[in-house]
Amino acid sequence: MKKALITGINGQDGSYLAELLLEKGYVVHGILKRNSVAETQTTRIEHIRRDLNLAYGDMTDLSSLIYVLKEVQPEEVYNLAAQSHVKISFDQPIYTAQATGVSTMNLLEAIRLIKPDVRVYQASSSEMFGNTVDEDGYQRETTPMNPVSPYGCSKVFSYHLARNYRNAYGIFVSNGILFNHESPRRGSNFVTNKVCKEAVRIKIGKTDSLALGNLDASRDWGHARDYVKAMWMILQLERPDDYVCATGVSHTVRDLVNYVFEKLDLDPESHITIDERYFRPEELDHLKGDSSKLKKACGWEPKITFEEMLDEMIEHWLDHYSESGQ
Ligand code: NAP
Ligand code: F7E
Repeated sequence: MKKALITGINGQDGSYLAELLLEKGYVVHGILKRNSVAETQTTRIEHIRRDLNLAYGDMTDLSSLIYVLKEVQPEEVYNLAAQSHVKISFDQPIYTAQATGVSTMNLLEAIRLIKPDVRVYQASSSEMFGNTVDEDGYQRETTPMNPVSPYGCSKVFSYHLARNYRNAYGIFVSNGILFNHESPRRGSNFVTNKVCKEAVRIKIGKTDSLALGNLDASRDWGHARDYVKAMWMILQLERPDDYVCATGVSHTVRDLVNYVFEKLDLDPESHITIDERYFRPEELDHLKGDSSKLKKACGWEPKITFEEMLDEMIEHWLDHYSESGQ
């Protein structure tokens, strides 16, 4: 049985990836970041917790990574841990550089010391492109990177580090350059889940308005369940490389709001307000990814549409409020 180690296992992607790897017969290990409320350390993986092997660790603490790698001796490492919120990266730029950038160096150094024959997946991001778009309107592996946030800058650092360790030391490390992907497990301070949750709260009379930032930004939104499959497929390829993973379809935040409100039979005009707090000091306007390279390498294609994903998220919040009776 193959052993995999997931950093950020209690995150949105970590939880879906853990499910996928268990289904495939892996022994799954994960690194958990400690916080003072023990219950919230495993919220997204509670349902599979007994099948997982969890250890406390922090990406900013090299010794904890060395200890875990030595104990586990995994064949595959999925590096998903990060401070992943773009707006918050402007509020906590130095922590973000540590947790999203230098953390990758900690992990790769630990791997170089302890288990250099491991296969490593690095969670790179479309945020690395910033506002650079190819002439045909897409971003792809060859599109120049001009990040516009501390988060994007930290991910560019990690991306190049992954390539450097691949070329310098022959470590099997691949970058998945993933565009936005969502699910009911998405943090509710990201725009998709915020809109679904708050629209449901408006529908059931718990609130009356929803404050948002830039409605004109467009994103290429896919479903996290599809995207964790790509992560696994990338590590099964013969050689390490870098791959864009996206749906190739882009919607504005306004489109998202209109779809969700219409689905709940609500009029967005009556409820949406614009609040400057949600604008970023520098905005990334447009994302649309071309995944041809990934498709050619392993046949990956997204299966869940934008609309199906939002329907699932709306359903999740309707169930949540009807079950909790809150
Ligand atoms: P997420 O839900 O924010 O999960 C991140 C995980 O990392 C959480 O479990 C978090 O733990 C953990 N973590 C944060 N700082 C840590 C530290 N210092 N030490 C150990 N663990 C730490 O993010 P996601 O959406 O699953 O994304 C997974 C990865 O893909 C991230 O690296 C993200 O930047 C990247 N990515 C995401 C997207 C997307 O659209 N979702 C797109 C491209 C790339 P706590 O919850 O305890 O803080
Ligand atoms: O914002 C706009 C906001 O925070 C999407 C992360 O997973 O994907 C994610 O980063 C858009 C932006 O995601 C609100 O200005 C408007 O244009 O959901 P988001 P993100 O910043 O694109 C990338 C690929 C990652 O790698 C990141 O880890 O929506 N927007 N009003 C808003 N955004 C938020 N959060 N809240 C609002 O009220």
